[in-house]
Amino acid sequence: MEKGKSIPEEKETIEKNILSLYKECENFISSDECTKNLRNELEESIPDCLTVLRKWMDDLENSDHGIVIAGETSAGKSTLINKLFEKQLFRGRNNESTSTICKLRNSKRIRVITTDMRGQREETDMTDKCNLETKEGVKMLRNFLKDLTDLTSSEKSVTFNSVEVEFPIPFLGGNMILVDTPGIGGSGNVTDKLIKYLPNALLFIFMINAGSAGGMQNDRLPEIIRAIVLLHLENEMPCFDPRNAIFITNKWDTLYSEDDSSDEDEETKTWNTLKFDIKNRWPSVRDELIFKMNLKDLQTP
Ligand SMILES: Nc1nc2c(ncn2[C@@H]2O[C@H](COP(=O)(O)OP(=O)(O)OP(=O)(O)O)[C@@H](O)[C@H]2O)c(=O)[nH]1
Ligand SMILES: [Mg+2]
Repeated sequence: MEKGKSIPEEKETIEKNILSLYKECENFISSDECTKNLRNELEESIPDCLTVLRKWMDDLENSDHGIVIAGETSAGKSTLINKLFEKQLFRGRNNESTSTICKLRNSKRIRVITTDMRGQREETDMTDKCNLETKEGVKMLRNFLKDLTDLTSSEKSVTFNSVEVEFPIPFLGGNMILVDTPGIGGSGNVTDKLIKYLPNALLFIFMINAGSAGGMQNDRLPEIIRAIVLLHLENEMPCFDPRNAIFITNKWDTLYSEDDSSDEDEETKTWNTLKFDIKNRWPSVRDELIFKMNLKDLQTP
């Protein structure tokens, strides 16, 4: 590390250097100095290289580097976020609930920022009245968020394009944000919001309800996977590596019935079918990134 510089400052300097390197490459490729032969060779190794370069620059400058949690309605996406933060930020509901893209970002202050469909932003700073170390503080934020993100509490929530929630989240460094998304297969324009957000994603966590008959067959997840594969092929997500996808199969407890002696067979069969389906639809998936969970059983303090 350079003497006298903090890690964020150091990171900023590195980003600036990479950005100016990209810009130099862009200028060179666009100039007469770049011969036709060289340009052809470049095109062969990186098709449409100027566009790709521009996307890399956009990604570096873009403040949104999202870890996106996606999946069918009620698969347990918001529950996963609650567990990760060890805070009940979102209410668990059996019905389609999350209505909008919800971005969680690390910040010293506690703030909620809404952006409506016309791009109008509204910010509420709760730092002075909300202590997230206490149950009351978490409840205050949860109730505030309920009206902005939860379809079951307020119809107004669908009018937002996104809701950003900022509070101290030490494990989210740099520009990384965690993104809760509306369930696929929910009300029409809710899925559109997710599709529009996809190019900002760097990593995906796909949630699958193991308890729903047929698992991934009946799940709407394949729809979103197709959209991602397409965007990736079109170079719309050059900074996303398909090997960085995590699959969480959830709600295994709902698979069992008390008097069914073939439970274990059923579970093994479902697990094998789900893994087969996942590998089929996402060939670059790594075995160690397919998980089996009962999020509801994990205690939230
Ligand atoms: N039985 C059981 N229920 C669970 C489990 N995980 C989550 N749930 C419940 O499933 C319901 C839906 O969970 P959510 O986390 O709201 O699901 P979601 O994917 O965010 O749903 P949308 O926001 O509508 O897309 C809630 O009532 C949760 O408490 C689990 O492992 N087992
Ligand atoms: Mg949700």
